Amino acid sequence: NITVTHKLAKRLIEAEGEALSGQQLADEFGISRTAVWKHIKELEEMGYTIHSVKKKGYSLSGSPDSLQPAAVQALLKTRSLGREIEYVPTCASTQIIAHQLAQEGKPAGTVVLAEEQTAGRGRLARKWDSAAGKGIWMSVILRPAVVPQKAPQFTLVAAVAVVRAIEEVTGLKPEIKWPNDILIAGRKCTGILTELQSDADGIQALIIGIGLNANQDAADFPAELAGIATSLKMESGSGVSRQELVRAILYHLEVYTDLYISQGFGLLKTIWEGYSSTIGNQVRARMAKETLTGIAESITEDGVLQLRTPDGKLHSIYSADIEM
Ligand code: BT5
Repeated sequence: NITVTHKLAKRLIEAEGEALSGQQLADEFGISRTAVWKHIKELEEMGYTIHSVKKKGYSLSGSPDSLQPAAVQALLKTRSLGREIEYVPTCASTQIIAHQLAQEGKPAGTVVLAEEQTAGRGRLARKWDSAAGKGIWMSVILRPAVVPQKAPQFTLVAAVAVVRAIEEVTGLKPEIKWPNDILIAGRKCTGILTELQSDADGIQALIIGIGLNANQDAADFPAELAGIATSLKMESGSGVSRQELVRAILYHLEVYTDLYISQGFGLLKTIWEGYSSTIGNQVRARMAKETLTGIAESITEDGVLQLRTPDGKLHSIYSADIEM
């Protein structure tokens, strides 16, 4: 039975290396000690390293980097984010699944996680490369009580959450490129895509898509992304735990969305600016109808970029691709 096996994995991960007795586990799950032993064998086949110590029980000393809900939810510190996880080995796009789930009424905090996307998407129908098992391809459903005009701010809130998570798990120093890119040493390791379901009553759901390159090597990216994309593994020189990263992202996303909802964007703006590679620099902003070059002076309380062109004029930029 797959669920008991995963519940057992969760229990062992949460024990953080402490031994759990066979009898205790048998009682907890309402099964026999022999059944516990069978599930332990199954976990070993899945790549878990479990020590079985006479009289003491089972302890976990190594686990595969699984994004199985039970494994992610073990040690998860959130109140609502990730309490429901839809996990799929492969899909076209986690955004599509999340939109469906949101329409079906799934609660705020529901998360979709895929090992692979065959049609991962960026803004403006651009493609998002999503190699199997190498990254975090995730969509989070939120249902904030804010007006639809505020939706773009959630991209900035999510960017802060992801940067904090990367710092915490890897020690790397990522930067945010307005509005939705996270870069390390000038190369993109994460893209964020915020989509909206709204009606006359306001926002029904926000779908925050996060694509994070975790364990790719340079050769895992298509040729057109060479020199543009990077992964945490390429930057840090060693593989990273996607499981830990997902937990950290969800935790920080919850903290910062709570902060945003209760206090507004003011404090977050200061934190965001601290991570920004855009503000204070000469940039080129490509928009649908025109391209402007100038100094990126600031972002407003609404997350709008303020660009000063050489003629002294200040332009409000709502959406653009920034080149530096
Ligand atoms: C983004 O768009 O950066 C948002 C990407 C969001 C992806 C997530 S994955 C989970 C969820 N499900 C989805 O289907 N999407 C979301 P944009 O700013 O438009 O940037 C897209 C551009 O980034 C592409 O045109 C490429 O140049 C580049 N790119 C594509 N794949 C990349 C990758 N894996 N790493 C770095 N850059 C990439």
